[in-house]
Amino acid sequence: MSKRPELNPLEHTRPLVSPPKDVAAGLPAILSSMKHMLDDTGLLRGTNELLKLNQMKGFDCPGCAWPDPDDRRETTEFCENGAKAVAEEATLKRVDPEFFAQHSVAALAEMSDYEIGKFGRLTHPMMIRENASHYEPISWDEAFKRIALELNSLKSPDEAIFYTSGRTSNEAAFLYQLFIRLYGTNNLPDCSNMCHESSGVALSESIGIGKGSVKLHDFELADCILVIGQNPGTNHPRMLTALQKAAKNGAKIISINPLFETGVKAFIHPQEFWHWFGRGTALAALHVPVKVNGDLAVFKGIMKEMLDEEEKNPGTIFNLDFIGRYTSGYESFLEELKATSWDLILDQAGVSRANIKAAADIIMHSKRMIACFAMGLTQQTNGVACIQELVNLLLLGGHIGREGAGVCPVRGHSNVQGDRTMGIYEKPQKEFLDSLQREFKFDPPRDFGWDTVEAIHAMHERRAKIFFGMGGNFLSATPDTHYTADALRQMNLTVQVSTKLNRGHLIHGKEAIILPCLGRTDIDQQAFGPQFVTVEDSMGVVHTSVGNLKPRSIHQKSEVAIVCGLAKATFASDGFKASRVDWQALEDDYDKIRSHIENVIPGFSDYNNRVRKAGGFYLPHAPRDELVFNTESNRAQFSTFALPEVKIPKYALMLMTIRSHDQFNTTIYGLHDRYRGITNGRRVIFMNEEDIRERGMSDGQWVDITSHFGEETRSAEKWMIVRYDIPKQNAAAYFPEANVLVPIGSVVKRSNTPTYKTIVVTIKASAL
Ligand SMILES: Nc1nc2c(c(=O)[nH]1)N[C@H]1C(S)=C(S)[C@@H](COP(=O)(O)OP(=O)(O)OC[C@H]3O[C@@H](n4cnc5c(=O)[nH]c(N)nc54)[C@H](O)[C@@H]3O)O[C@H]1N2
Ligand SMILES: Nc1nc2c(c(=O)[nH]1)N[C@H]1C(S)=C(S)[C@@H](COP(=O)(O)OP(=O)(O)OC[C@H]3O[C@@H](n4cnc5c(=O)[nH]c(N)nc54)[C@H](O)[C@@H]3O)O[C@H]1N2
Ligand SMILES: [Mo]
Repeated sequence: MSKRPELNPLEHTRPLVSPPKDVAAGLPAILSSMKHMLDDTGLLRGTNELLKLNQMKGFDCPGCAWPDPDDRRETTEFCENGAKAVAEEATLKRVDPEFFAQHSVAALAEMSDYEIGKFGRLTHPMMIRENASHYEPISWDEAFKRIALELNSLKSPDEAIFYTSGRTSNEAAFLYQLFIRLYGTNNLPDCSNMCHESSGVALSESIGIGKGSVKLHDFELADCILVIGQNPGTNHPRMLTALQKAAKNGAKIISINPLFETGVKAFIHPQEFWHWFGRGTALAALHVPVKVNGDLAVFKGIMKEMLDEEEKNPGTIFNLDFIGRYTSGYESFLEELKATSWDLILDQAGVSRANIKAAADIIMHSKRMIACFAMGLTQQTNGVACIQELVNLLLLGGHIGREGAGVCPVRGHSNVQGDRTMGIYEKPQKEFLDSLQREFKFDPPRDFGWDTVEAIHAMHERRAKIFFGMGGNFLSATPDTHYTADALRQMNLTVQVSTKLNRGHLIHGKEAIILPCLGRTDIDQQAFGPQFVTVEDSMGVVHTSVGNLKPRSIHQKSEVAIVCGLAKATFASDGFKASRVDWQALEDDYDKIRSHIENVIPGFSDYNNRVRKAGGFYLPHAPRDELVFNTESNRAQFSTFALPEVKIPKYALMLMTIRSHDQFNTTIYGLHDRYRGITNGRRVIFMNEEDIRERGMSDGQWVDITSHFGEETRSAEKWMIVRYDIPKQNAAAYFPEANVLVPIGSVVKRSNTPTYKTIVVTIKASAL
């Protein structure tokens, strides 16, 4: 594949390496957030914002989806990376028409993602015309008309794609999907397709609902917590407070991860300054350094150990009462477990039998176990099977529908779970569409639309002509950057609703439009006064979020207003569609949107009142609340899997792509990954010492990486080797830089999520 550096400009710095840290947060976390606040927002504005973060009457953190305590928000729960997310959004810097006049798209494309992100907030709708070199300002009215014209000139609504990232509020998401379905398509790919889709697929089949079954309070009651394929110290720092409480209450925490991440080793609460200079609270009681993609084998191993004990003392290890009353599929599951050989398990898991036994010893004596997991499971080749095997493990002990126990997929974006609840889904359920039909009196399209990977193929093959992105950075977040870039460049029009400039604005269709929107921290003033929005966190709590910063520009609109404006323009000459929804009334008063949501989506009764109460409300969760499982068998389902054959070719490495401590997905806050000991650079590949030696290479050497998928290869130049404590034949590099290596065809079975964590690669010395 030809080299096109503008998709992946190299940083000019050489990364510096020091030993990984043994304890997370504490004073360094405070200092780091102060620095980001000072750089971006001016400290006063920033500190004021921090005090409003996740407060009862403040805004929901635009960082992760970790919940707030139920009795929450008397004091700010401090989080370094939440502070960085706020600083990014609350920045005083502006990307305005003058900026675009000074910088051509080609010039911007030569800059790194870090540099692009630092320019500030988008302030004005902008458009780039065919073959032009620069974006130019355009009025909102013109922008809406231009998009409407293009949408209305398609042969079929299915030629348009409407992507959503996970920051969009419930109100905006609900209206957005309504607009799209009224327009006529279910082409609603979203970031979930790349994120927790595997969890949704697995849990829906196994327990009848694709969401987690624990509340935050359960962490205080649990006696065992598994943290699997997740790096909470960086990606969900407030989770460490919950883990700390749990550990202090005597819970045993088990880390299952190829890397022993700092955040699960030990934690100093940044607000407990009297502990700043101590060693912190030890968290993980045990670490299982599983090989990438080896979790299925680890889970089988643990359950085999449990089975051994159970057979010696029947009824003491497995919860036979729970299994008999609430589950189905136990016998065939057990048969498969018995048939699985230890040789295969140990080979695939890459850990010792003693290590597995140690985990099993804790788990089999647990009365209340929580299993947390994130991208380390969902993005590996066997992601769905893995999560279902994990559910098997929970079912054996009866850990669903019991206080202090349950399954906990830890979500990413702050409202990614809410967006799905609101109907952002390319495969909508019949009941949802029926309900939409009743409320708005139109026939929503019934054929399923494209998910993210399918959408990329459709664009590539010109089956799609328009790409519309509600937030996010589709180009850089998706796999196979060159392939996706080619797909986007073929579009007649690409439109992005964004807060900040990103590479997705620079690699665009024949024409492209940027629509600047308000963020969580901004005051959202509409005709009926300032509005709040609502979001759903990772544990199904719906609550309010109110911004309190004066917007940087009068030309920024709320996402709700943007959808309403677009809908009015698109349906202007279609009397029937125009009369289905009173878009102006909804834009003026978000309570009216919530009333529609209440009528369409179960669990939202009395929405406007209940959400105004402190802390909001929990959505119903049948397995958690009533031990009811809406599966095919009406029982929780044991799944039966043979261990898949996973072989890494001898000469190759299995590469996982991960986040550094200084990024939010494709937004690069800085060039450091403090906990892993990396400063001043991102183009590193973490490797095992023996792998480095066997290849005749050395720590600190520059290499080129090639990925292999069938006959296809993809390459990326100049990565610095970092010797690291990582299982043999495994390697790690940061996304989005490494996304050029992710083959578009390599997806998780059944969820179609790109296998961002399992990429077969080889390396060779760089010609410097
Ligand atoms: N500050 C910050 N916060 C964020 C984000 C961010 O970028 N920055 N992103 C948000 C989003 S959208 C998401 S989805 C979450 C992501 O949160 P995480 O899932 O924690 O993110 P990753 O960096 O992808 O880390 C995955 C972890 O999986 C491990 N892993 C990789 N392969 C395997 C495997 O085969 N098995 C096991 N057991 N482990 C494996 C890696 O070593 C790593 O520790 O965070 C959210 N929060
Ligand atoms: N290799 C690899 N690739 C991955 C992953 C991985 O682990 N490895 N993880 C995947 C995962 S889990 C996810 S969730 C995706 C993320 O994919 P996306 O959600 O598409 O990407 P983000 O980087 O979060 O999007 C950042 C952009 O969102 C815009 N933005 C920020 N806040 C707002 C807002 O309030 N409203 C609007 N309209 N726009 C806003 C800004 O312009 C910013 O540039 O990436 C996936 N890609
Ligand atoms: Mo995510």
